Amino acid sequence: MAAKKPSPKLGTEQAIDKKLAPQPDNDKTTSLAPHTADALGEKMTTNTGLPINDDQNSLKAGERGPSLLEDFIFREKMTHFDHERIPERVVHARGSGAHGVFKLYEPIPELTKAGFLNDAEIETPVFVRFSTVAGSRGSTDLARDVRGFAVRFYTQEGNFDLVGNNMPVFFIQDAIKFPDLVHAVKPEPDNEIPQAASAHDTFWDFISLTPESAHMVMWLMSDRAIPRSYRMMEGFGVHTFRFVNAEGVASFVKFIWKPLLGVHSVAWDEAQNISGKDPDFHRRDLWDAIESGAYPEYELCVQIVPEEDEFKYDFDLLDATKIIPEELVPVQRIGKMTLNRNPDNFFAETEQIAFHLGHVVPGIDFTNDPLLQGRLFSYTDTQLTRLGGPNFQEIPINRPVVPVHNNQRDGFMRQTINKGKTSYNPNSLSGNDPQQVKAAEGGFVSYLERIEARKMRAKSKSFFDHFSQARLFFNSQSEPEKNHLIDALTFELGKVKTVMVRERMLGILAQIDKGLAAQVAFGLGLHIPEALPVNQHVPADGDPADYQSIQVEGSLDRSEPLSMANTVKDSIKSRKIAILAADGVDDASLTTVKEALEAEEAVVEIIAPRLTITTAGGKIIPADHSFLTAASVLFDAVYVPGGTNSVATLEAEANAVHFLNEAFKHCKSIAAHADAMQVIDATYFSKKVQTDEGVIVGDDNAALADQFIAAIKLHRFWEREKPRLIPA
Ligand code: HDD
Repeated sequence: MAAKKPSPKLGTEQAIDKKLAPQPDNDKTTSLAPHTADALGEKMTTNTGLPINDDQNSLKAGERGPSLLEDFIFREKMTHFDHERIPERVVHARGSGAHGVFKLYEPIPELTKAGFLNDAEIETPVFVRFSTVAGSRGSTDLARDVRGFAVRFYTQEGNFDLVGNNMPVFFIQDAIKFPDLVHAVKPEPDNEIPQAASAHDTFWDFISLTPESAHMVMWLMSDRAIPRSYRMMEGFGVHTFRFVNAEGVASFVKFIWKPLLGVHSVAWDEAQNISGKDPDFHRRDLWDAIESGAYPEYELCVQIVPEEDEFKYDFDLLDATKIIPEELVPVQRIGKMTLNRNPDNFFAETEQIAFHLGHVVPGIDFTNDPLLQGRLFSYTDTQLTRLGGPNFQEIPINRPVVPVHNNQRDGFMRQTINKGKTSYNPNSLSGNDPQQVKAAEGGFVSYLERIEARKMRAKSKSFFDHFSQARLFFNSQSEPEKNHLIDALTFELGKVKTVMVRERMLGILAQIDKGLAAQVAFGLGLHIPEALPVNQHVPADGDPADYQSIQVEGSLDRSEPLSMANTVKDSIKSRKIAILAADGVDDASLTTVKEALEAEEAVVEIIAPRLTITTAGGKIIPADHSFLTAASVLFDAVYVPGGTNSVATLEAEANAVHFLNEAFKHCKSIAAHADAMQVIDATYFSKKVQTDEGVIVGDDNAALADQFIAAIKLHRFWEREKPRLIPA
């Protein structure tokens, strides 16, 4: 495989200084190559290939004269520019993509006949797009929101899209409610406020009238909604899908992605600050990680339920507001995805990729989940407007790596030049080509599910338990996670202006957990209403009594994997560590810790009053940022080395002290050389240094580095939040 030439992709600060990692080609990226254009060393031309002599001046009647309509060069350039925007995605407008590969661990023929899940030798190219849901294309990455986790596998049997989220459940059970949900969460229609936020009246009005959303709301108010990185979040296919093996035997399957770096979040106050300091935080993090060779990795896991166990559980497998707890059906890790290449062009690849749940391969099929069924319509439909017509599958990023032949023809922007006279089937003039494919030779055959039913608009009673898994989620959280959830609900409902909506929501929360509802009610200065709000999702001729939530005694009280406290915490790879320094910094104190962190593959950046520092030893070294361009919220941890002059400067530098206070407030690891104690003493938290294990002070550089690394691995010291003493 040819390594990608380190291109001048110097869009980010990190890439300028750091060595660019190889970004390997795969079948898909090779297939994109003929569509790429590189203008380096080339002449400028019009779209018809005419060399352009003057791109600076339009054609005029005289030097000061009016412009002439004749100027075809101006007109071509301006017309293209005038039309270069397309509609953003109606949801998930804000996103970032990456290329990569998927490698299977062991074939699973007993479960599925899908080719890419039966050959552990091949690497299947993938393209992934991560996104937020509610905000516009230019909105902040750090909104409290669900994250999209859409993966396309370019398999030898065609494209398979796993269009998931970083949360395993959804707000609604039936796709017909999707436009209502999205209208409620999007900015309000009269004033288009607020952008990329669910903390407003229309969202909570809808949610408080939609008890089936209770479980998803727990996830949305948890720290899962503010990930530290796209590289540190799980992905879920959400629905129960179907695997079908070569014998035609089917089983139910849930798909889950588990990130090798663990699942981590930021603090809500931090998220809000990042939104100002670097709204591209997640996009930049993904790009920089791939450029530097810290390739994001995720294991693909499946939970399998044999067909005969369809009704074994106290929830319905077809209900997208339910998980299958891992304690009931363990996850099997079946392969690994590695994202190892950034796109060449955001618009051509990340913007134009058109995912669709209906892109399946033989061996993977659907179930009757009514949310899934509705999605099968929406995804292709939406591309017709977004990408301008039915030929979007011909856009390079959307083409499969296998040939496409059928009798679909024409339409706006058709690229393929189909030869021959026939574009219909059956035909005799072309020998009936292209030929249909027998199932035994790979032709897709829908699963032969038996269905005997009356046509009706209705919902199964098995979908009416709205609260027990919401409660399971809440019970499974650690103490700090529960506090964050309560704070998030208090924040969001505090932003709601209509008191009736707040109260109705308290009624829902009380069904989940009385203590949770009481704490949120306290924060809002309200009382919990006596009665559960009446479910408004009742058809005109329906009886409300038939639509009430029911309480099912769940078989589990807690599920360990639901808490991020139980995630992997064994690495500081790609974590961003700030070193605060100034002229006169002690050389050994700076370099020993810096090198130890870099040996663990952390990204270390020096922040100083100016962009160069002269060390105590007389070395002149560049700083990565000044205090003007850096902020603690953009880092995972901070270190203050010794050196008399440096320490004196930092102690008097309000931005340095603020940096440390804020890092402390957000529960991050802080290390300081004993000689830098003055700087720590200038902070609000100095009196706590003795007791907080996330604040490390020492005079042995190597030992200090070791302790610091061990602390950063733990991600955060959330217990620190309790006293709420830091005003940063
Ligand atoms: Fe959706 C985009 C995930 C329910 C209709 N959805 C979209 C994307 C993701 C999801 C990740 C962005 C894909 C990309 O990066 O281009 N959506 C989900 C999940 C759902 C879900 C996990 C619940 C399990 N979606 C859902 C429903 C409907 C839609 C019920 C409508 C019936 N979704 C769309 C859409 C979008 C979309 C309107 C907008 C842009 C696009 O499809 O390509 O068709």
